[in-house]
Amino acid sequence: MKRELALLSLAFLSLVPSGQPQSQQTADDACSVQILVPGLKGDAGEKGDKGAPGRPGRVGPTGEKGDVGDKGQKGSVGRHGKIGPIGSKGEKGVSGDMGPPGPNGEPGVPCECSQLRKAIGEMDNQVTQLTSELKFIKNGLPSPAAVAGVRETDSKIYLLVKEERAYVDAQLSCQGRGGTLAMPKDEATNSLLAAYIAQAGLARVFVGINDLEREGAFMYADRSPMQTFHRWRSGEPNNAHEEEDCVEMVASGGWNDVACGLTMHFLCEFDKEHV
Ligand SMILES: [Ca+2]
Ligand SMILES: [Ca+2]
Repeated sequence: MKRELALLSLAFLSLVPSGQPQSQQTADDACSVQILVPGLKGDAGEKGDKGAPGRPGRVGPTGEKGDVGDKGQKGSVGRHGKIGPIGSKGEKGVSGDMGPPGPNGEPGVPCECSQLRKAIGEMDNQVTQLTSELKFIKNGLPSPAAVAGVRETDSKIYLLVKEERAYVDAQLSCQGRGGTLAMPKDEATNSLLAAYIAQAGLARVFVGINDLEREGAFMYADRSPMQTFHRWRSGEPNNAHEEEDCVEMVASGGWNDVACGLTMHFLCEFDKEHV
């Protein structure tokens, strides 16, 4: 009988509502055995809310090459380019045709051209001759005496010209050669010229002294007045017949006034600086 009571108690306990106070249950656990049995499956719950969007997928592989596109439209005119470099010179062209003849010139003035040409020709010849003679002297010579006897000092060259001339013509001749009639201004020069005359076998020659401008006032051919030096022969100058205004030198070196119209050989003098 006692056993049956226990089974009834167990059954009773399992039927106790779960809502009973805990303290009552705990008090019961200490002295009862519980058996847990799962309940029946419940009904399905309601559908949940829509989830958040997923992450983007990976980049796909390169697609195949497309077809050739249509031709584009024609572009607008471009800007002017820069000026290019200068080209090389071209070849000379063919000469043009000859132009028409010009108008006739004015008639010339009649003149004695033939006479002038003749004079010019003679002057040309003289210049040529004098130039060659001067060059002959200027170049210096193996023996000065070889040139019809040239004589020289440190600064002068003397040339005895064996042509008979009146005084004025003789002076012009010397000037034409680039010099003047010889002007002995000291004893050394006078002696040199005297020896020159003597060696040439001459008796007298014109030298560059005269008193043409004023009687008795002798001056040299370069118009310098005579200084204290002179070599007048005894009794000279005497201005004989009042017509002696030019001077000759004799072989001894003495001077004598004579008529300028006489003709004789003469002595020229040249500056070395100007030759
Ligand atoms: Ca005189
Ligand atoms: Ca005299």
